[in-house]
Amino acid sequence: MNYTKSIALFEEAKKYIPGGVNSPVRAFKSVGGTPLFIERGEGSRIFDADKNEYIEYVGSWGPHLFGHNPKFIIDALKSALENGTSFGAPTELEIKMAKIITELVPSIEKIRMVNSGTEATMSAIRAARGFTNRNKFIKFEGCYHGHADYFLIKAGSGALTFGVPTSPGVTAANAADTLVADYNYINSVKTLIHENKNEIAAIIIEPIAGNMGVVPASKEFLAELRDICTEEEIVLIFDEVMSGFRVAKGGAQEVYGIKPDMTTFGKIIGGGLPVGAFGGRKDIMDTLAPVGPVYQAGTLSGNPLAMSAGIAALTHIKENKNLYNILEEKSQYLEDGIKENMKKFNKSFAMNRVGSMSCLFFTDKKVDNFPSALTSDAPLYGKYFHKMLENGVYLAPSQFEAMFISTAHSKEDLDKTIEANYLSLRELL
Ligand code: KE4
Repeated sequence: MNYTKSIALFEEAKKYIPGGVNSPVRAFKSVGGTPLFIERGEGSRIFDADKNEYIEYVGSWGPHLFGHNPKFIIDALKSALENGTSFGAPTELEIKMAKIITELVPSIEKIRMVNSGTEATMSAIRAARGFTNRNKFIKFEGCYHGHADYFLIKAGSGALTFGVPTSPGVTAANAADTLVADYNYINSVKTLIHENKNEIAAIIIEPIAGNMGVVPASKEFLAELRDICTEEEIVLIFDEVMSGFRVAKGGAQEVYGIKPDMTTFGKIIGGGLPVGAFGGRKDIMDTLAPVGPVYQAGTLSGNPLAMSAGIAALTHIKENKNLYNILEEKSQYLEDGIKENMKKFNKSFAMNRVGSMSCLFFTDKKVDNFPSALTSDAPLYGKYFHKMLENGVYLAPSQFEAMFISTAHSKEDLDKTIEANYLSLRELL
């Protein structure tokens, strides 16, 4: 493959943009090499500045459930554009968007639109704090909820019961209210609650973690979490920014049959445009201004373009009853092909998958929490990433991300991917 233009563009970009990218993971830091500058996407394909074509599984990190440029979303955007772009005033489109989400996700009684997943999770925590009049909250190691200060926290050393900032610029004061528990390990939650009795406003979790690679929570764990939150009057927040409308029309909460108090969304609900949302019980949501005292706002929240794309995406989900069966079939087919290949090399790397989000961990250990995810051979993944690129397949440029299949991935795409996986593993192993 020739990457000449991407290399030149990357040098140019670094002069004006920190690291040449507007989001760190795009810089290929953990896999090495030069990030590809993408010119366009079409269905299951993306094309880089050097006109190289790839079958791709990043899907803009989750939004493209239907692949790039699905006609029904592009048409919705075109007609919305006729009326203008943004008014900073309420529109009927926002009612339509709120209604369709409440229809598809029964736990949502009221919902508010924002412009990113980070805004959604950040605002959900503030609402939970305002509602309970408590300050602390629990997150889980390995889960990512966006870059608001109080999420960029790792577990403090054993002695500390509160978190430690993972990034300069996050103050110890901010970290002090963030408690970090172990994913899929309920005793770590019970200990924190015991040590911080009546001080915890919320527990936020990715019910299917997608930011340490894909690590699903166990049903028992989530059920116990639900019970504890009910008992302790702690707000249970499912961060479904990635799993929402990805693994089922009702998200992970439909797959697990567990009802959170609040849910955060992003990615798919924007149909490729910047949208986030947070919603849940109306008694919690009505603490938000202008009804209640908890302030939360956004200039472009609910803007007509993003709403039109989102409504088109969610309407397509609502109207295509067979959508998730089709995604499951494609995803199972790819998983079987990759596992077949690994057998040929006498390897049993862990492959975690829920619906059309999956991750091939370069470790033969079972991956069911953050420490086991870390046993993966990230440098080997980096080499695999580049081999797959040479074989025309574009994966997430990090071992600790998810790969996404869309309805646009054809059987031919999947067969080519399985072939590329075979050729790459053969060269590496
Ligand atoms: P954004 O602010 O990036 O829209 O959403 C933050 C977020 C919140 N919650 C979950 C479960 C998420 O996965 C994300 C964002 N996901 C990453 C990909 N793993 C975004 C990619 C990036 O940072 O560029």
